Amino acid sequence: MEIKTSHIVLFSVLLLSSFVLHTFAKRHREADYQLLKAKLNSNSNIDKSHFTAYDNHLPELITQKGLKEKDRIHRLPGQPPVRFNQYGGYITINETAGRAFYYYFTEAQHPSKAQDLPLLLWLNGGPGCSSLGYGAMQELGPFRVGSDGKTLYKNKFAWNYAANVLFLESPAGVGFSYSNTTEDYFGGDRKTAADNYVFILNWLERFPEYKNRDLYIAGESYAGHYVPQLAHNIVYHNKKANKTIINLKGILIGNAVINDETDNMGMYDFFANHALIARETSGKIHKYCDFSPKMNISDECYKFLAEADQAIGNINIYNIYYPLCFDGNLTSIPKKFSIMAIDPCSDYFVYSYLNHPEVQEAMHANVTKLHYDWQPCSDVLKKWEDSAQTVIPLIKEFMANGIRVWIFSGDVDGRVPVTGTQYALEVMNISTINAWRAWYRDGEVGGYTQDYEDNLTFVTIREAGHQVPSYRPDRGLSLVSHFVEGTPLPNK
Ligand SMILES: *[C@@H]1O[C@H](CO)[C@@H](O)[C@H](O)[C@H]1NC(C)=O
Ligand SMILES: *[C@@H]1O[C@H](CO)[C@@H](O)[C@H](O)[C@H]1NC(C)=O
Ligand SMILES: *[C@@H]1O[C@H](CO)[C@@H](O)[C@H](O)[C@H]1NC(C)=O
Ligand SMILES: *[C@@H]1O[C@H](CO)[C@@H](O)[C@H](O)[C@H]1NC(C)=O
Ligand SMILES: *[C@@H]1O[C@H](CO)[C@@H](O)[C@H](O)[C@H]1NC(C)=O
Ligand SMILES: *[C@@H]1O[C@H](CO)[C@@H](O)[C@H](O)[C@H]1NC(C)=O
Ligand SMILES: *[C@@H]1O[C@H](CO)[C@@H](O)[C@H](O)[C@H]1NC(C)=O
Ligand SMILES: CC(=O)N[C@H]1CO[C@H](CO)[C@@H](O)[C@@H]1O
Repeated sequence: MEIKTSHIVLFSVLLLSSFVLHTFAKRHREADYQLLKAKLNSNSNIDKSHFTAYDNHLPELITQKGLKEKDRIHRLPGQPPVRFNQYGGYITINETAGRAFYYYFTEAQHPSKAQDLPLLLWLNGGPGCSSLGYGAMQELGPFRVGSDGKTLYKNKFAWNYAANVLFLESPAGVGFSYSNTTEDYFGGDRKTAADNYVFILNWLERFPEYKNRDLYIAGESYAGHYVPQLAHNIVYHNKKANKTIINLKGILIGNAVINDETDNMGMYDFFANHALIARETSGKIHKYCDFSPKMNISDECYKFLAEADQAIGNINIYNIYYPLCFDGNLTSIPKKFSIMAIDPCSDYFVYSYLNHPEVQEAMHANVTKLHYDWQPCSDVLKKWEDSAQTVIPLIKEFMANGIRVWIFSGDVDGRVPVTGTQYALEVMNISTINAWRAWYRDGEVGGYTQDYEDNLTFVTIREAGHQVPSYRPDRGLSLVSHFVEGTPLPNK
């Protein structure tokens, strides 16, 4: 097993002529970057057109009677005692194809208030990365895995202090989610959004007490596509049926892929203004690179992108000031655990934990005995068929429909950095309601925030990388609490 998160020869990706995920299987977390780069290539056959709902029929529901209790997780191996309910299991997406998505659900840690707290669905990106492996086990879930790959520690900043949190591994081929039809491992934005919609409809049948509950959808990175696209399908079907089939109240996306043109330029500008590349290189990129959708990337531009990618050296691009993982071996006794200092080798601990047969049994995962192991980012997804250039029109749709939109950004992420997000907001050309200001947690500036018209809020999280709740779990909990309450972040 090898998870190379640290040593990435970025510029070689530029030589990609088509997007073939498995070629780069070992560079797991770079899935988002591969897709971004593949989309720059005019010969790639990725459909980049505007996202529209894939399926205009309301999907048929499958009966879920009695399945909820079967999904209850009594105790995860190595888990400390807790007082909330956990569930895990499969929801069938398509019976004919034999396609099923794995979910892990952690009810709120508020015995008295849980029934008042909203439902929050969390999605990680990639494409191909697991919401269980990242979101649940390294970011906002109630537990973190120790360096022995066996012991679980409590995360006192878990998001289930603010909501009932549902983690979904999606699309088919990611984590424990699978299909018995191999063609389903050709992924894409439209398929993913349609399947995620079928998932949530059927999950609500299994957990009917959540049917009228306020729903929020959150995610990071390439989930900057998944979240708005699923939300669009929800809005679309609600409108078509002229009733609230799913009670969607808001979306929360962080370090999110939103708009390719500004994401690309924003990334190279972030490199330049954080002194990761030479000013001259940055100047050349500005001179020779036009990332606008209709333009092709010139050879001259490629040359300077490669120069930049190489100049950065071997750093943790997901948090440019964080250490690398040098030794992913498990320890027989878990190292001292600190929730505020995530171990850079955590991927390895989680990999080991989720591949234990007893863990899978306790979680009701891998019931069909898949012939490959659980991976943090998929090795079995074969390609990505469509990926819209921008999701800005979807964001504008939500703003026009009274759906709360919060866009956040860990400000030391170099992969989908804050600079690109700010450029995307500029492109949206929306007016400010409350000017840029600092927000606070524990007396320190937690980041900055600005409110725009129609309930759009931008929030930065200071000193957080790509996975905000991994690096600044305290500030991440402030973010989600204020988001679901719809209250401003503290100004002191
Ligand atoms: C389910 O999968 C089958 C086989 O792949 C396909 O023909 C059918 O259209 C799918 N059904 C739905 C509702 O998507
Ligand atoms: C996939 O195939 C296995 C083995 O035949 C079966 O047990 C399982 O139920 C199938 N999955 C779905 C979602 O139909
Ligand atoms: C939608 O439903 C409302 C109330 O149930 C009704 O007043 C309205 O006419 C309906 N609109 C359409 C387009 O069917
Ligand atoms: C970009 O390349 C494609 C395919 O090679 C070509 O059809 C298109 O005209 C080019 N666009 C520009 C603006 O040069
Ligand atoms: C485990 O330790 C060995 C010996 O020090 C080293 O060669 C290997 O790369 C380590 N494995 C990982 C996954 O870091
Ligand atoms: C599923 O279980 C089989 C048999 O125990 C194992 O070989 C495989 O690695 C597991 N796959 C996943 C995705 O967990
Ligand atoms: C931005 O919005 C303003 C006011 O709505 C409008 O006058 C202006 O033309 C817009 N600019 C662009 C570039 O779309
Ligand atoms: C809940 C909330 O903040 N609603 C606001 C959404 O945006 C519109 C238009 O800017 C406001 O009028 C609402 O008060």
